[in-house]
Amino acid sequence: MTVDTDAAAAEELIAGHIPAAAHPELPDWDVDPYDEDLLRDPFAYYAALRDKGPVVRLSRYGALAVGRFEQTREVFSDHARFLSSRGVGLDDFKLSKPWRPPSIILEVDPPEHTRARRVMAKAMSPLVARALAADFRASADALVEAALGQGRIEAVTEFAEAFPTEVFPRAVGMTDPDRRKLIDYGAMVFNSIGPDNALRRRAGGLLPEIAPWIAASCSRERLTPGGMGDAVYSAADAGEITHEEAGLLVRSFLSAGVDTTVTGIGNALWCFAQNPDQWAALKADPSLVRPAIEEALRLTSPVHTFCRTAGQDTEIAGIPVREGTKILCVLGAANTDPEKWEDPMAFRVDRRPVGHLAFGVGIHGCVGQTVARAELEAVLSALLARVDRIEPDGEAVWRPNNAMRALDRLPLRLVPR
Ligand code: OVV
Repeated sequence: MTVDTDAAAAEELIAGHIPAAAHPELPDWDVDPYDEDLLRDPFAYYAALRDKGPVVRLSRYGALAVGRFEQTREVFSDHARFLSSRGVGLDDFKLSKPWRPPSIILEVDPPEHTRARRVMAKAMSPLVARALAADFRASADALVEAALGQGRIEAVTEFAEAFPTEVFPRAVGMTDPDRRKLIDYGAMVFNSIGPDNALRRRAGGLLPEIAPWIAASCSRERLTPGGMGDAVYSAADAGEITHEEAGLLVRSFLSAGVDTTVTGIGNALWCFAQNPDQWAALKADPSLVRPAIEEALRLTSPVHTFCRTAGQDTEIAGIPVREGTKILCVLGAANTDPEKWEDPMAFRVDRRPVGHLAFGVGIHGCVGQTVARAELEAVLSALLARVDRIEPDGEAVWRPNNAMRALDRLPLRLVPR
């Protein structure tokens, strides 16, 4: 990482950014939120973070963290005070060169953000998602049939990874999809949001092999007409963005569209395996499939943490925050805040958790959420049609990641209806 020497000389950096200032009313906490054991089982950390106060200073990273619903929502909603252009991880892009050219939709503020966002929103509109639904459902039905044929499955590889890596590249129009590379690239993108720890270094080690493949996959020649990738290049033809920007937006599909939905599907299956009564409730009333998806997203928060950077001196809950301060927005904690959610650790398919932050909120709220929901709906509907019971067939194992709460292994037994 190249460090801007002027800025670095002005103050000692911690974890790639200007350290947060101490304050008498600001609790200091030496927890490592990126510790692998904590990431495997984060709920006690979420609770302690909320209990310590509306804002907490993480001493070992020199960053602030918010985990209560109110403040997490506040920081995420206010793109003018809390910037994305300085990176949504711990590294301040103003002070050091990012590991890849920044995303022109995620790692950018208005006004630049607005054009890119508009193009992506159109490429993944509700209309587009609806058109994809039949293809998603056919693939989900086939996957469920195959799983039932086996009876026992390792649901992470055979289901959660298998489904999005089949349907999403087809929706984008990729001519040469590679499941392993897509999964690894997602892990790389999301681990890069954390500190320079073993997780980030391990994932980053694959970069030399994967980066050229990703770059090639984003070129126009590799995308079939009618797909979401082609839609982005058409927007470039129409002058809404440049052709170079179109390539970067296709990269955003591949960065944000695979690991997230893999994780969402795996986590939803885990919720039902852990709560057989809730699978029974969904079977009894399949019209709850959409609320059930939201509930699984709320409780498991596939993206557990994204950061923002204070673009000016400001305050959160009355605590002064100086310009350049990194703020961890712990979405998983906000989504299980008892101040907001009644009995938050309970998985209830009829909860209708309106306002959960699993997709974020505000101008950077997940632009692919309609497609993500369509994938989850196809999978759950296909299971509902054919599966009587979803049972654990061994222990679920979590796979630590600096920004994702994802499973590594989920052995399941599927009992047909
Ligand atoms: C990890 C992530 C989330 C959302 C968007 C992107 C990446 C991107 O590369 O645009």
